[in-house]
Amino acid sequence: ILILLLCISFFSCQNTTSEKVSKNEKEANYVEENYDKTETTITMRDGIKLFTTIYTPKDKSKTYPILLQRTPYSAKPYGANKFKKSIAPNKHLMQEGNIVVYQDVRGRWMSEGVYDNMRAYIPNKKDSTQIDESSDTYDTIDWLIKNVEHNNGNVGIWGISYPGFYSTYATVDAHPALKAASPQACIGDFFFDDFHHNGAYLLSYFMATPLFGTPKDTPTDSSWYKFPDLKSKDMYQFFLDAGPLKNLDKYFEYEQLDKPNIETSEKVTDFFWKELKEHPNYDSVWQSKGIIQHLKNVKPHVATMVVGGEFDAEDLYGPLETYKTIEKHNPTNYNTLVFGPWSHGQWASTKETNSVGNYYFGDSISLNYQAQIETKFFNHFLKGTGDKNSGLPEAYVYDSGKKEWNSYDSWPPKNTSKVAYYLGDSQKLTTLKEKETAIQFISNLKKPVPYTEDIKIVFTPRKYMTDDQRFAARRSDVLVFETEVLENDITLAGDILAKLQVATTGTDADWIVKVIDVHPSDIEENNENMQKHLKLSNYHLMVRSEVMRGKFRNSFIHPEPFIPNKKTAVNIKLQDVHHTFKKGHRMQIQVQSTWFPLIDLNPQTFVDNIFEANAEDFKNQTHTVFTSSSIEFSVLN
Ligand code: PG9
Repeated sequence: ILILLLCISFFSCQNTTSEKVSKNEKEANYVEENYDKTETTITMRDGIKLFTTIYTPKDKSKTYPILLQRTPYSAKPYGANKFKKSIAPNKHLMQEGNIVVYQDVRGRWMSEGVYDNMRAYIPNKKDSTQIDESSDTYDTIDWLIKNVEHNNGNVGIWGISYPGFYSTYATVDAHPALKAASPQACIGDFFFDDFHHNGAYLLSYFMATPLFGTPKDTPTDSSWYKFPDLKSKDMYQFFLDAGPLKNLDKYFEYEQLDKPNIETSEKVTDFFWKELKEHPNYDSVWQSKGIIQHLKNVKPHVATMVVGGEFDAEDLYGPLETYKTIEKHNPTNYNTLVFGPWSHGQWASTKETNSVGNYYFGDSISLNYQAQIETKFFNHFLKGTGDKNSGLPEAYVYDSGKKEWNSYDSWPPKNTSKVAYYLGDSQKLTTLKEKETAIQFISNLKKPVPYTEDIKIVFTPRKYMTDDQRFAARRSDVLVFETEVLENDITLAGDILAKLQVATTGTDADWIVKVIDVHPSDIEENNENMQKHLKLSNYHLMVRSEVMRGKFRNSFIHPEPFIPNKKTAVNIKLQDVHHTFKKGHRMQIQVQSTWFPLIDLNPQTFVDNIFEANAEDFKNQTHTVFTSSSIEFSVLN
């Protein structure tokens, strides 16, 4: 009997394995079995040829919309007999049949031309020598509908992150055939997305910085650079030991990077690192790259669905500002928002469970979005009536506290009111404004506050935004303000405005505000966390956080020093949330001045350019927060 049981289990295991292999293989071969692939170049109005890959359903008995993605990350695999494992924004759109097109943007990978990192838009172009990503998209769409067989004349564009930026760009001076655009985790402005937050440089983006850094006139294989000798290091200690940003220059010289195809004898500084260093303020270089400013005249034939992650560590500003700006300036357009419990681009995941970092939100959240929201959006506008009755809500937003989706007819919802909570004495967070007192802490640049307790402080962290923050609450250089245990639910829906009254013995300082949901100690565990041996008891979930580099408190263009020991107002807008602080939980605010190595260290002495600061500029200072400071929440009525 034992031998028989062993045989049964052996063969059933074999079947499972072979089934699994065949399932994976089948999925991998689905595109090859059901699509024809062609590779071509499309000539732009200035003569530059952009490499374009076209996947067309083998069933030529009908016509199909074109789904387009323009990317700096490559349209590979290259070669007519090499197929992507999956195409289209999701498997439903792949399996229903669409013509799917991927294009290397100008200057990247197989396309000709010179790459320009977030190329500035040129309004009222005079002639065909004036090009930008809007004209490249227009020329691409025009060629596709005239030359690709079996297309139905309707084009959609989508993309996550940088491809999301190109999707937003496509809506500017849009081609008449563009009927649906879905910018997702889209970069809006590099001074507030990815590399900077309110003027602080995201040191955590150090490794991603050279991604686009090749000199404008150098063809590049666009590979992500690797800093082989750094990956295994303790990033907190590495950056602390490195000292001022200028000591990192050596990592951005091409001799230091695996750039075998660049013939150069002298050291060539990475173009983007150079751009970051030479433009520490929100000057014309950064301003010209922002796409948000150009969304004031999106043509009504372009339906937009903007998608963002509530815990997106890279592009949170972008999706929210893209949706809000289109809504504000084009109120009659079909423009909608999806904002869910995701990290950067996580809604494209095919995983069954949805957690961000250590925090579990539920099962099938991404899968349901793909099947019921994204597929419905593109089908309605590219294959359906294309009218405004898509059956989808204006704003489909996830309450990260109640762990449920809500549909709203506007975002933020109309039925909210601004409620101020004051940073009171003895760690109280209260709606009562009390007599002003001062709370001080020493900001020690030799022991900056870590942004996470997870020692695997990684390059380009994407999951830290839900990391437990109780470790920080226990530090003397983190001020903590907390409500009593809540007797009723409080639901936030919209942005948060921190109105700090501060002082410092120095002449510059960073101010970081974190909004924390303190879970009760007796909270029931969910089995997902139990499987990961995670305890929700007393979990300090960071619902939202933001930094303001103090020199930019009044202007991102004209920075100003602090006057030592003078009470000064510092206002910080924290990006939108939709979160219910449930009865039995506590609302907590943490205020600190370092956030390392997520952001670089502020010398706490005013210097014109922190990228050029010297070691002696970095000084410990004593900071003060006055209890007249308040946090203004958008509370759902
Ligand atoms: N927004 C993301 C990014 C931009 C630039 C450098 C690295 C990452 C993204 O495109 O994923």
